[in-house]
Amino acid sequence: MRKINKLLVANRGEISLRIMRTAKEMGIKTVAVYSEADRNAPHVKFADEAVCLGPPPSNQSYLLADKIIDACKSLNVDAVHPGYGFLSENATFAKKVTDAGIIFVGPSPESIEVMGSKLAAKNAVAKYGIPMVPGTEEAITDIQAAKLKAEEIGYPILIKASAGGGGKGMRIVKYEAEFEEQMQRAISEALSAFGDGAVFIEKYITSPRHIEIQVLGDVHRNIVYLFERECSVQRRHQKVIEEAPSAVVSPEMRKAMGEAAVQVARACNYYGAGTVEFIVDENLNFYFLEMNTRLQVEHPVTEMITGKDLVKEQILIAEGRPLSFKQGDLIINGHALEIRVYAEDPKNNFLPDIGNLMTYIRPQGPGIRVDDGFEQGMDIPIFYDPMIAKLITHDETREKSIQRMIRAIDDYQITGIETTLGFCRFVLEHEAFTSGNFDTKFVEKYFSPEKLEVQWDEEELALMASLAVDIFEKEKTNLKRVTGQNRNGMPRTNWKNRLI
Ligand code: MV4
Repeated sequence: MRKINKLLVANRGEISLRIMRTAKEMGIKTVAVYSEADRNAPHVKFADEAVCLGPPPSNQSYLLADKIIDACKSLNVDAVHPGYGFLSENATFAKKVTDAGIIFVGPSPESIEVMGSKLAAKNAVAKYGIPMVPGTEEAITDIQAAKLKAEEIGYPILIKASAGGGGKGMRIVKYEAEFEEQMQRAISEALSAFGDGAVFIEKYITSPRHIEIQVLGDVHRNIVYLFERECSVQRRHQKVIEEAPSAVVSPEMRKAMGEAAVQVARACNYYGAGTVEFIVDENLNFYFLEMNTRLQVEHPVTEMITGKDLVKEQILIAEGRPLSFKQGDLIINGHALEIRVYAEDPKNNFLPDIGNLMTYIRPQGPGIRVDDGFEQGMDIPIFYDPMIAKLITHDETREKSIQRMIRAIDDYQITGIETTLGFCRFVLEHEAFTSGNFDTKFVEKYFSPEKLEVQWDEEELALMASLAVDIFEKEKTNLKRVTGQNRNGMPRTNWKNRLI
């Protein structure tokens, strides 16, 4: 056991702040890092100390592993928290930190490495009887052999990059004639994106749901699951809305998925916070896809329903302490939703809309949490992810949580930039979402930019028509009064003066 007294957060924005808040509560001193674009950012002001890493582009600042480790040494830092993105799933960075005698708040470099390769991950969990999509266990190299395998699995199939993420290097193949071309494309895309051309085949699940399980493990081999998060509403592999629990997961299914996730974690001797990702087909069969070895963007929904502070647990685990609770101690309390507020214009193909946050007023009230890294008047830098905030609501039921979210969206005041708030409101009000009957194709199926224009219903149109008549009647009276009468006792009309 080794107490952490000073923590460096190797990240920026909302997640840097979120981590430092917990550290502060635990009596741990905080060190922020920043690029020249973030000199005045809230995460820098919040920290006890801060170190400039370099120019704005992340490969000259937030990705400079050695510079971050040097900062740790010169400021006597005990531990590094990588947040998400940047260096969070970089096994080499985790190893360098550990080799420098600094605690890495996260899993071992070995766990990160295994789970960073989808093929290695599938092989590691194979002997634990975790359900997986039918496919190849090894990288495919021989086209003929691969075609035979595809025939056996049955089309459509999906070619995936082993090193992939975010849908890169993924190709759907509908029939054999397309196979070779799509495989070449997948390989070259994987090579240029990850420097690793290994690809494999899986049966393509047409419209899956994306459901993931949060796990926590300590260095004493205790592992628990903190239930599921439903992340099916996404656009081009970017999550839009996340919730916990999922509207389709029964207690039995939850237990089965939770136990499978714990096995996956066990298979790679996991410790720290991690997420086991599954896809779920229309018959509610679930299949293991991959494991994310970091704290995720959507972790707050799990915190809301379990009452656990995941960052605090990560820090306690990193200190070497045993988990302070058991599986049976965990219960689900209510329902939580998270929407991601991006500086993007949904009416213009979600083009990033960076600029100045002229007005920035957060919604407030019970069951509302805003995790953000901006303040009114700040410019949003162009160099990083355009997510400006996460808006999280919690209430007793899914319906109440949705109502609370809609109210919170309406109370959120942002001017100066376009945001995805209205787009999220559209999703939350859609029948497919409220009924729980949706999958990863939701946005494709139901969204088009016109949906964000104001749509008047019949009642509203009738009201507007009657108001128009009222105004017209009143104007007629005004007309007589203002213009009076002419010499012949007839009303005098001067239409030019009637323009009010
Ligand atoms: C799949 C799939 C269908 N069948 N695998 C996309 C990113 C990566 N994490 C895995 N992904 C998928 N794998 C098989 N065999 C569909 C997807 C997928 C998806 C998964 C989760 C959330 C959103 C998605 C959007 C499109 C495709």
